[in-house]
Amino acid sequence: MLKIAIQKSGRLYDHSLQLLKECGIEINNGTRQLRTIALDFPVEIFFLRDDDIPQYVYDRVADIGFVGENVVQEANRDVSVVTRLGFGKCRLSVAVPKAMTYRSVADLEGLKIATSYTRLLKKYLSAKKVRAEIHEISGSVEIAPGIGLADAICDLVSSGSTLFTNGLKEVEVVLRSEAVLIANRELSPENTAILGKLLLRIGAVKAAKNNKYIMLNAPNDQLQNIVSVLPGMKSPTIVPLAESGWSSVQSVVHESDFWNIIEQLKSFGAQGILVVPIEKMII
Ligand code: PRT
Ligand code: ZN
Repeated sequence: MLKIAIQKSGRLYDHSLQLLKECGIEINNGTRQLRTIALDFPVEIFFLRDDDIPQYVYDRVADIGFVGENVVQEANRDVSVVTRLGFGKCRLSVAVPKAMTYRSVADLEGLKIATSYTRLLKKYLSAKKVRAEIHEISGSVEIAPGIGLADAICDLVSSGSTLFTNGLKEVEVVLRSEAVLIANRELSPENTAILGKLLLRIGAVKAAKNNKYIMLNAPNDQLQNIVSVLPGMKSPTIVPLAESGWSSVQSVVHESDFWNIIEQLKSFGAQGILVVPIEKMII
């Protein structure tokens, strides 16, 4: 039985459960217990505060955990980061009052910076050879400059609207973070095998999200051009249409190149382009 720690409530909770579900792991957490056993996969889920997850995985209370990389790096426990999970994206940034003139990181010299991420901030500043006073606070960091508690802050940012409404501007990115899967370094052979199966499923879910299945009709005299812009898992599938001179082409396209590829396909005379989400993709 592999023990998985996830956040019990908060920003990562829904995404963590959703990922498990997409991996075919159904859990019944209606009553919000501390732990629960999955119905159809040999895992037990523990619901914890995110800050405690690295320690629990290190101590082997849980074998693996889903948690923000920011939390893992700040906690500094010797666990292995096995894979990135593609949700909970944010950055840990330094922000200063909007009115402050800011040219470079050297402008932080001598300032008082409020943060809950003292370890990461210390490391960043010392790498940049800047000496500043770090003031540890645990919540509502963004109000610290406004109430005269600090000159600057270092906190998580996603849309930037919290900084904006507090009259702050982002000036340095200390860390780019997302949820990661961490594991204890000494899993039993049985749990290593279960983790292997889980990773195959997570990989399939992530790949499916990043790719689309595309079908189109192509004039045969343009097939070579059309195929040249379509990657496919091996190469595109081409099937002749009932109407002579035309073929149906099917392929898989990565989200990042998607619009670029569609424009090229249209310029080569592709018609009836259908784009379909992929549910799972096993490579
Ligand atoms: O109770 P528990 O300790 O488990 O939860 P928590 O309150 O410590 O964490 P929670 O649920 O707020 O966040 C969990 C994880 O989500 C973090 O460790 C990050 O890895 C990730 N994450 C992603 C974020 C954000 N985006 C985020 N925007 N965590 C916090 N924020 C906060 C930020 O601190 C600031 O207050 O949102 C505000 C800024 O958001 P924007 O959109 O206004 O920029
Ligand atoms: Zn927390």
